[in-house]
Amino acid sequence: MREARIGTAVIQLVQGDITQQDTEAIVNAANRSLRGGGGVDGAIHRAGGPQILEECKKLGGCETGDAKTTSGGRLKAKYVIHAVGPIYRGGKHGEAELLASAYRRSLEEAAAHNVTSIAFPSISTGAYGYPIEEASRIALETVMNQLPRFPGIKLVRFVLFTKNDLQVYETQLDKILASQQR
Ligand code: AR6
Repeated sequence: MREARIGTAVIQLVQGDITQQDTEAIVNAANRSLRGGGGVDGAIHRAGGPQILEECKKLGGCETGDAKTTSGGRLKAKYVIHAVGPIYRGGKHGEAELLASAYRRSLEEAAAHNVTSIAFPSISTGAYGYPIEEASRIALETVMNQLPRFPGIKLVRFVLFTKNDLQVYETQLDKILASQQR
């Protein structure tokens, strides 16, 4: 586990399963239909039960780069924030901006629901094919830059599924912190 303090908040990097987190909100790496899927999305709907899908059906889908909120169903988390990252198509189709937007919109949704702690998966780096070195930099920089806007959010935890993914995030965090000290 790795931690960094950003103002009054803490960023944590852990290896684990997003569905098991005890943060008030967890973020889903969803698709525009909000009707479920594989990966994180499948795991969240399985663990949280059918109530989440019932709520999703009323939301009318979600644009890429946007995020919408449901309850957490049977999960420990009170809320699931369904964020839609971009499908990676080489990097010249606005992917970086859309990925940053998915993180930013998730934080806005969390703040709108008075959430103090939130867990993110590595959005877009599974089925959507975003190279994790670049995606992890965008994820961390966006959260670190946006956190001052949301003083109520005290904990942001990135939950990485594999040891390798955790190591990539750790390396990126170290690089960002080192560049800020210069
Ligand atoms: N906890 C944490 N991380 C996980 C878990 C888990 N339980 N399961 C997988 N990961 P993906 P995407 C990691 O494919 O790339 C879905 O079908 C995984 O190893 O879940 O944004 C949706 O419905 C990877 O590093 O999301 C969409 O159609 C990361 O989570 C599409 O996939 C994201 O992988 C979204 O693709």
